[in-house]
Amino acid sequence: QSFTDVQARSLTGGVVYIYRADMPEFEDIIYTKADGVATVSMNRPWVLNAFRPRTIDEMLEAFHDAWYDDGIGVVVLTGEKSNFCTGGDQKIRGQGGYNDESGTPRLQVRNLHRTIREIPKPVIAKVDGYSIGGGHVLHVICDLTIASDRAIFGQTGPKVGSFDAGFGAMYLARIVGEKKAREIWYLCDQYSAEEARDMGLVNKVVPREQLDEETALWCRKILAKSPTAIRFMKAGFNADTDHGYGLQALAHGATSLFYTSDEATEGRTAFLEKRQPDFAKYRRTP
Ligand code: S0N
Repeated sequence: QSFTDVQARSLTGGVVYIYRADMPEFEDIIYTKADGVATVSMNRPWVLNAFRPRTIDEMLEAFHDAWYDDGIGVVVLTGEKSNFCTGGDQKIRGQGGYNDESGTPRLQVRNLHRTIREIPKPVIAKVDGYSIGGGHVLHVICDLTIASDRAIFGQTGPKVGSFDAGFGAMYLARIVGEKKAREIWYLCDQYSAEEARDMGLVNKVVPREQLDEETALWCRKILAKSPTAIRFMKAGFNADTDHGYGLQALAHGATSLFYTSDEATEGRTAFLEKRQPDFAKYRRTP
């Protein structure tokens, strides 16, 4: 038997399985499957679920498992302890990006974005608390977002020395419009769940105590539909922005190069030192 039964985490009261088969035990995520729904929950609460390379690797494993499990029709992406995700873990960010356990900068965010888009099943972001930076891009890329009334959304890249000029720019602009997307990235403000809903970034806002049940309801509604119809609708929606894959590769490559600069280092260092960054000397015309 590949799975271990636990009763605790079902959205709907059914049996939950924590996946443990043929892979190292997950450290950074909690992966559960129940009632046709796979749930990937980021679990690094001491950094508000910021991710490191291992977190992304584990999420990729979980998404691939859900992809090939015919019993699964919907994936829910969420975070533990009342936050969704705050992007890359600035505490392990080195000169060339986010270091893995061997000290090599290697964050497979590009593959994760592609996997969330490509998996032929809807992915629902269930957002409580912060969805910030690279953690904001994750919810943007998900098919649907259901938020609690205490969720907070926003980008931080230009403040902390990073950016996502791939789907984090283009697809965000498709959702909220060009002006609003530019505002979100240029100002790095934070937005309430209601504001996010009003700009089309969130499908539904519910009181925090109803977040699980509302998400389960949406899952049940999707699971009752034709999986083939849903799968091709997802492909059809994706087709409009599939041309962004090359752009995404270039944009993420640019981010990796940017990480090696003094300018990007100033952003990261300022965050870690809890002070405002000083970027003035880096203003120049290319
Ligand atoms: C979320 C914020 C606004 C919360 O502020 P608040 O409420 O004042 O709490 P804090 O005291 O700041 O936070 C509590 C503790 O959590 C730590 N922490 C929070 N976020 C992070 C983080 N991302 N990394 C490391 N630690 C984090 C705090 O430091 C604090 O710990 P202590 O008590 O020990 O000080 C606020 O925390 C905030 O703004 N956080 C930073 C958000 C951020 O800038 N994230 C990174 C953004 N960039 C990316 O994600 C890029 C990475 C990426 O995915 C990518 C995308 C495209 C192309 C390439 C890449 C790539 O990098 O490969």
